[in-house]
Amino acid sequence: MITSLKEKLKLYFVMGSSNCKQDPRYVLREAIEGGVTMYQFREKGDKCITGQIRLGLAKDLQRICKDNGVPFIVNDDVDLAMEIDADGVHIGQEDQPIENVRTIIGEKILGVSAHTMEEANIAVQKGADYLGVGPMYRTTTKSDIREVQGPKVINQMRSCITIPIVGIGGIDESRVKEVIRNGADGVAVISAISQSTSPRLAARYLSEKL
Ligand code: TZP
Ligand code: MG
Repeated sequence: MITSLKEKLKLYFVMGSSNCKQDPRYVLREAIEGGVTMYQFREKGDKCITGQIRLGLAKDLQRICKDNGVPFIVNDDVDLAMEIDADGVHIGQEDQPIENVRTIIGEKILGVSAHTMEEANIAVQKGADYLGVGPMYRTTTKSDIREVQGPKVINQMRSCITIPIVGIGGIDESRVKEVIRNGADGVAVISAISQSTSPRLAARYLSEKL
């Protein structure tokens, strides 16, 4: 069965080692068991790992994704994505220009973070395959975040954006429905799964709301 990108974006798990209470390999396996449909390797921040250890972790997590038919996306690091032949890349507004990344990665999936209508339209024009929009709600997981947008910004974007959109930021089980009601195709979460003592159950409860 060929699943569309929109379907794969339903429950998008974003995670690096510093987001986890347990081994990230275990967390990802559990999360996939619970219903995660796409994964983003986001190894950044103060406590992130680097060099060969980071590369080794990326490969291990990519293997887990492959074994389960879950797309493996790399945050920011286009070189890493190309080196390990990831399924795609996710970039923010402060990263390399969208069109450059598209040229480098060819047909791979390209996700772009957008906070406003203008950023969303430009991202689409320049070749984004999907948009990550947020922060939907207050979150402490990412420090350099923009102002809380609320799910309504997705509703506004829906008037002209037809590519898939996921909401991100402070989303837990109780907020999934509101994000989807406002036009998102899926939700992207870090802590709701990575910080749970049972990533499997956390993912299952989220996916039951979708
Ligand atoms: N981009 C906007 S908010 C955010 C990112 C990466 C953090 C999301 O983490 P959480 O724990 O799901 O709020
Ligand atoms: Mg970035």
